[in-house]
Amino acid sequence: MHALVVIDVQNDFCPGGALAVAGGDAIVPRINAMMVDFDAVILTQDWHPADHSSFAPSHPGRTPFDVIDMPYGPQVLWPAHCIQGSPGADFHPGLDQSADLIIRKGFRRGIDSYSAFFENDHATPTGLDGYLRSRGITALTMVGLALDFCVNFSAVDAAGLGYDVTVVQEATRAIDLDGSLTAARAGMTQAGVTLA
Ligand code: VGL
Ligand code: ZN
Repeated sequence: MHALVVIDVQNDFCPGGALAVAGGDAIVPRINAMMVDFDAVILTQDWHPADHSSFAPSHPGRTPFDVIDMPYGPQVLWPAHCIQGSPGADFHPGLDQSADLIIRKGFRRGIDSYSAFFENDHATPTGLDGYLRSRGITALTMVGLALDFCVNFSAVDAAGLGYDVTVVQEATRAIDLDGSLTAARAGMTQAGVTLA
C-alpha cells in the first residue's frame, strides 16, 4: 500500500502568507492530480498556538530567522505563522481536501514539529507511524512545503522508520535559508530517500 503525504500546503506558506515560500501555490494543481494514484492521501497541517516557542515574537530581542538553542537542540525562529484557527493555517483553497487523514503538528507551545512523525526532539511521536502501519502502508510519496524543512524532516524520519520514501521535487518548493536546501537534499539522499 502506497500513500501520498502532502506536507503543510497552507495559506501562510503560500505567496501573501506569513512565511511565504516562493511558488508555494504553484504546486497545488500538480498535487491534486497526483492524489488519484495512491491508496491513501494524508495531509499535514502546521498548527501552532499564538505564543508558540518557534515564533520570533515569543523571544524579546530576537528577530525572524535567528537560531536559538532549545532543550531539544537548535531552533530557527520564524515569523508567527499557522496559528490555530487562523486563515493562515487553513489549507490553500485550491487544495483537494478529500484526504483520508489530516494530521496536525506543532501544537505544543514549547516544542516545534517539522516532521509529520516526530516532534523536533526526534523522540515524541505524532501517531502517524501507527496509523500508516495499521493500514498496511509501506511506501510513501511526499510533496508539499517546505522541501528543506518539513518535507525533509518527514522524509528522513519516514526512511528511518523503514518506509520506502520518494520525494517528488517538482511538487515541492523550498525556503532555502543559509544553504538549507543543499543540506536537505544531501541528508535525504544519505537517509535513503529517493529524490524524483
Ligand atoms: C515549516 C518552518 C516552520 C514547514 C513549518 O512546513 O516547512 N517551516 N514551520
Ligand atoms: Zn511552523
